[in-house]
Amino acid sequence: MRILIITALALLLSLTGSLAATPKGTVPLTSVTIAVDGFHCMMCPDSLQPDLTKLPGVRQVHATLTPAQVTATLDETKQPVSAFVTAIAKHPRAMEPAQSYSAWLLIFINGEMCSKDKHLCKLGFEDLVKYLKATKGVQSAALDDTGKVLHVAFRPGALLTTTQLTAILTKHDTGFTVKYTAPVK
Ligand SMILES: [Cu+2]
Repeated sequence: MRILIITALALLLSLTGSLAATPKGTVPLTSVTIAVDGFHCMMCPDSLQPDLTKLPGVRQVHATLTPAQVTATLDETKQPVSAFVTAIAKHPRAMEPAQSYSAWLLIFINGEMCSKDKHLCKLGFEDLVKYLKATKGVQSAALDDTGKVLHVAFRPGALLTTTQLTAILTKHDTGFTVKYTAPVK
């Protein structure tokens, strides 16, 4: 009897869990990570977070001071990731409202070559920076020092989704992974 109850509970939990992830049944949600420049105390992320939650298609926003970033789950049919990143970038700073933040979408890439040589990793992914820079709506693109994290800023009005970005990055080569949330260490 006890086992039956536990099984029923587990089933109920997994059911409500999947419902929370896809409220309308088939809406695909994307989790993204955005690096922010301009936070200097807890009040900064704490005041940004509720404003972002009000945007259409935005769910589960979490803004943190350390690291200075925003993680969110998006329904990109209503809120393409580029629109979300530019919404953060144009948001007035909590401390200096005349200024706005800077924001970059983080794209986590990894391939077999990265486990062998850090420099080879960075060199191998330089082409991805070129592809992104050639994309309409992309303002800037750069690789970090590890060679495994792309920082991408968008122009106001850009309507690019993570699906489109992944397609651009993997157009010529698919021998690496593309993720929008930090890999678990
Ligand atoms: Cu502050």
